[in-house]
Amino acid sequence: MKVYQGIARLLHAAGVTTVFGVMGDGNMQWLAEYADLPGTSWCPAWHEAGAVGMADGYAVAAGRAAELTLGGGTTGSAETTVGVATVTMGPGVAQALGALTAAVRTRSPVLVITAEPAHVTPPNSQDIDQRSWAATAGARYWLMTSPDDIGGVLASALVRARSGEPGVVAIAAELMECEFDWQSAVAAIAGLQPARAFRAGSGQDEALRAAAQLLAGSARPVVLLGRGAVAGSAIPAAVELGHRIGAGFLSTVPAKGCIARFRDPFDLGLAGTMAHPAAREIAASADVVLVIGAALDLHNTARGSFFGSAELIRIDCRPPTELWQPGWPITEITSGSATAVTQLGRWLPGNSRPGLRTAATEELLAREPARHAALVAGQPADGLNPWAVMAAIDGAVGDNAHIVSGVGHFWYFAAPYLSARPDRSFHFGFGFGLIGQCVPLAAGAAVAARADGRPGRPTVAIEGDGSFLMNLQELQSAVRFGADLLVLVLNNEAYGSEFHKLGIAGLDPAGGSFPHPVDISAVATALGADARRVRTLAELRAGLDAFARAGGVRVLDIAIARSVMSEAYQLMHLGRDTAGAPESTATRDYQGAPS
Ligand SMILES: Cc1ncc(C[n+]2csc(CCOP(=O)(O)OP(=O)(O)O)c2C)c(N)n1
Ligand SMILES: [Mg+2]
Repeated sequence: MKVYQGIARLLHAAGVTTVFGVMGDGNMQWLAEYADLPGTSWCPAWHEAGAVGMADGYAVAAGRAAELTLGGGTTGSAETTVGVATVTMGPGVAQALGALTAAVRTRSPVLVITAEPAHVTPPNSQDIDQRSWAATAGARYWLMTSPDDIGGVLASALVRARSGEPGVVAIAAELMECEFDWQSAVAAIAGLQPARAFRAGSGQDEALRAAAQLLAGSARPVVLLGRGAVAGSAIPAAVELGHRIGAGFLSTVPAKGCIARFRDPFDLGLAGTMAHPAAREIAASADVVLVIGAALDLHNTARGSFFGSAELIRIDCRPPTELWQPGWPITEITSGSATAVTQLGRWLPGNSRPGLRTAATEELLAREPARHAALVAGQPADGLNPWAVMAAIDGAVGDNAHIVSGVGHFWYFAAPYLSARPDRSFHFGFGFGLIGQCVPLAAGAAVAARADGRPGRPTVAIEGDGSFLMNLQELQSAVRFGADLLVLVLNNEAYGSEFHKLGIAGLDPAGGSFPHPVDISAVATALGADARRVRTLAELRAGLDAFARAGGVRVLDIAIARSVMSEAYQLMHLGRDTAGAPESTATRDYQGAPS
């Protein structure tokens, strides 16, 4: 057996059933072998950013499906699906880096397989310092220089990826035709370890006792849940503990929906910049906040102001040096989240306290639907109201949809207002602020949906027009894959983020708009999708009715108003809280910089 044959068979033996990628000298031989193996699926993308995005979307969707099936979060166990992408050496690696960086930032289980050319003089035209490029992306880089390395390196890289550490594996190109010892390589794969175990909280007694004391004395506790709480299977224990101490629950954006199945009346929704006013008020009046599995950042703490003067306790498996610091002391517990929460539970009184789970809090939260309805009712002059569009989408896509959102101004309407439901899952591709990734992420997710054991689970992509046009070629990939994918393009004929920020800066916002907009529905149709443009709410509803469950790849090009500035932008860039004045913002005709 040759090395290229061995690589294909090792991936197969390691349970890698799907590979996304773009072919080149560095991978085509093993790909041809892999595609012929039984039970494998080779999914060619048109661009490396697309390929890595698809692997990311595939892995995250498979993980979310497993969490829903288990009903309480996976454990970072050997079952974690790794999204595998392959790119050729040099230019292929270079084009993959943005998407790889995004996967690193969101800790997606992604592995990129490439090759490395021999370093000769004069240099091979495709020779770049791939190791340092990978390091810049934050990914670990493994070079296989001998056929004997291949099994062990692949096994280690897969284990790392399962633990949320994306990596790049490069096979020295000259090895491809060498002889390969299958028996020893497959033994390394057969002994594939589960994901690296989270540390169990040893040596954390002092911090745990201090945290228990703070929580026991708290009158207004809040629990903030992050992806680490889900990945560490801590959600059920956290909910039980929160009920006992009288806490309200917030979640980070990546963990959106993590307590939906508990239908808790004190689920306050998202923390930070995208929180609704009632949640902001409650968080600001908290006295102790228990943060579980969230690094914290400028967004989910609203630049450190979100929790007022509350004492913060943070449970995370990563050391505090890797986590965001607010500038004042936090009680840090470095531990797997389930272990620490269970331990805290043992040290806290068994009886329940009302805390902030009171009628007054309920009354405050009961104001939210009316405020939201007022936002939805606004009628801007230059297109559909984004809040109304989001409400229509929320009602039309399935309760069990896997919803993938890109990043841009539009996502400040999507992330807070798509409702969390027990069977819904979300993937927000905002980790690196990289636009253009939603179609690849969603195409990968749709591939996962076919195999996740939850039949009929629709994949929905929510993307801006500028972002859509950055990687629209992957729409055709989704068509080729036979994906069941609904793509909703929020089309304001602009880079809305830049349009608003230019205006806020006193510059001409027209610089962010598209004077020659693309006919998205015509392009999508040419790429093989079923597509239509909608300009009114009636057309939107009809489009959603026709497309929501139609199967195949469908694109709705939705003409939204450019003038409407999201609440998050008003808060972040104008320091304005929209709680009292929704109409004025929803109907604001943005003509340039505010005076
Ligand atoms: C790769 C990349 N290029 C440029 C940007 C800067 N950028 C951030 S948001 C944005 C606008 C995206 O436009 P669109 O997808 O239409 O969404 P909108 O803001 O209009 O809602 C741009 C250009 C970026 N974040 N990433
Ligand atoms: Mg736009």
